[in-house]
Amino acid sequence: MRFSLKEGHLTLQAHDAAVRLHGLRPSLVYWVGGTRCAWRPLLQPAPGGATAVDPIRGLALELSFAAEGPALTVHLSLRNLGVSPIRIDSLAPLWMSPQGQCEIGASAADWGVWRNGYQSWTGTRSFRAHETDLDPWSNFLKIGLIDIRRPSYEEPGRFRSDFFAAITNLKSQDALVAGFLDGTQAFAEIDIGISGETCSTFSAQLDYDEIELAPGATLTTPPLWLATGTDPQALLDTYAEVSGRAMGARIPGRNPTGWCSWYYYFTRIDQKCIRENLQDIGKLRKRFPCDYFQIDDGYQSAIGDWLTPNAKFPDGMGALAREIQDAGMYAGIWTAPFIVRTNSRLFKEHPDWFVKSPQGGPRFALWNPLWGLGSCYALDTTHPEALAWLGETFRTIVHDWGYRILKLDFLYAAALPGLRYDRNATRAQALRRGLEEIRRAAGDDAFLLGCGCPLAPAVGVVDAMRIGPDVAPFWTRWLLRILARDQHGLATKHAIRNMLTRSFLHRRWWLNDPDCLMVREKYTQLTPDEIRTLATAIAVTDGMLIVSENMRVLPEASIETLKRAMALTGGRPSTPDLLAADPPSVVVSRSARQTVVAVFNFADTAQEMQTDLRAIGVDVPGARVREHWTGIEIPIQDGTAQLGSVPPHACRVLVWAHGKTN
Ligand code: 9PG
Repeated sequence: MRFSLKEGHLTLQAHDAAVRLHGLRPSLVYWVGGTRCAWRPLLQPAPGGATAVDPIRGLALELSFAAEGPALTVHLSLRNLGVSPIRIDSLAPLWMSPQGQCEIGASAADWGVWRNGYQSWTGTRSFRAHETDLDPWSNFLKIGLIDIRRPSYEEPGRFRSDFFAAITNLKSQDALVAGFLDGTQAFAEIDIGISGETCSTFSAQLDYDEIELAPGATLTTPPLWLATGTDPQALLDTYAEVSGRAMGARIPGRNPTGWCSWYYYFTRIDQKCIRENLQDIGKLRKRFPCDYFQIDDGYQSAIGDWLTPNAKFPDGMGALAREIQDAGMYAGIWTAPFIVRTNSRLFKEHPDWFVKSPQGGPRFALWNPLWGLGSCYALDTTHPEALAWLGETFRTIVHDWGYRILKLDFLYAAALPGLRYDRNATRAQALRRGLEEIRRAAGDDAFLLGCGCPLAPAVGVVDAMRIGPDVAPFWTRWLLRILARDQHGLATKHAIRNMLTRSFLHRRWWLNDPDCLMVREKYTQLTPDEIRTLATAIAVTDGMLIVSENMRVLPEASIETLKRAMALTGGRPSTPDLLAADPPSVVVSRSARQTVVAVFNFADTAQEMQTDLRAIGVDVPGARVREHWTGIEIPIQDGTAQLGSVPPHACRVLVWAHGKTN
């Protein structure tokens, strides 16, 4: 992309695609005393960029542009020249003035927009230009699923994508990806507004949570990256690569395979069932080479009192960690370090360690029916004493007890809006400080898994991240579908959607944790087809494979499902209809060993399906191939796989081993 400046406005234009954004200016929304002001100045040319000064308001800014391969990066710095401090609400390197437009191909009515969600559990998907993005109904659900300071617009064609976004013209294939390269400073979004055939709302902006810019001080935004082309998946891959590198992403050498207690036992764990599963998983290791054994929620005496186990764990957590290690596995444990429940000792002893609501009380973070009546509140991770407590807690868990795998849950709480000890920390910085303290205490060798976590601020601290809502022993539930408006929240279907829509973050920002695999036949409402679809989605996106079962009663056929899923792992995923379909219907996964094509039927009725393999870049030898799960012979005619009638929620998986013909 190139930039040019005319009559105070910027134009960005692509060499390689029909993409043009014009009528752009920067935007600052700020407070002076009790007055809210906006500054969207006309720009003056400057070497490599543009500037603007307002001597009366006492503000100056500089924009600079740099070509980075096929991409363009934009940097903005803002200086307070005045004598009084200002408080920054939002700052946008690019904001589209009312005369501006964003053109991608001929008509915006043909666009598909990939909209990223705020945190691990937020539904992430593509929308057609005329569709409406909706948040869950109740505030109560919103707190745990979206950023309540930046809700959806809930208007047709208006999209707010967290940190980065992709747009494709589905007719012409022209595509744009825009996103920031560093998430440690502030939350950010790409805002898009389409009306009919035109898009005249576009901004890339950061939320500075009203932190102060003192007289004489300068604020420099993280770089904004824009790239164009005709393959949105390739652009998203490159964006994830470049931003991951810029944020110092931690990418472990190989994916762990593991066991987790949650999706069979939920909170009903005790040391006996943990020991039984440890024994059984140990016996199974030739067939399921498990190297990670993780105890989830249910061992602690209270949310917040992590070092005191409850009566179901009389031998203490250190003893279990040693037994797990003696069995040759890494021990893992669940905590929710940034929430504290009213019944905990911590809550009673340290009422001043919490983020405060405007009314002055502690900031509500969650009420979880599984834990009983009392609510949970948000720990203030900018409070030095709270940070010291976090450090102490994790030094004990890792170095005294011996847990090396830390599943850190409900992390969004550290970033809830409210008043903090450090009034000049943004919410993203507050979250980052909490995470960094845990990393410091746990050491470089510990494996940190984020969950319920705003994504970008955690890159470079965590080794793995949950990228979707929880799986569940059911496909969807009508009540949850209505309350969460069929996008967010607990449901196997929604978990699978995010596995597919965020697959390109894997091994670029961290290891993607798709959540656990349930393969049992009893105590589940998932049908055999749904279990295979879950197993396939986890495996072909190369996510971590963590089984969550009572191994003592798991039938042989379920263990076979596990093994068959493992045979599909290890490839690099791509999702050819990511921008065109919700959820995407196809994943292609390529490794040195094999090419796998998985086709999903997310409809609630059986569908006649076929897949044009050549159109998705898979040119295969042979006139037929055996389907991975069913053994059905799939004919291939003129490069198109004829899948026949695919049952509801089922998938079809085609595997070609390299160097062999089928
Ligand atoms: C343990 C679980 C598991 C699971 C996590 C997370 O809103 N809620 O009440 C709510 C409850 C549980 C939950 C998410 C939200 O799941 O994703 O893997 O560790 O906590 O409690």
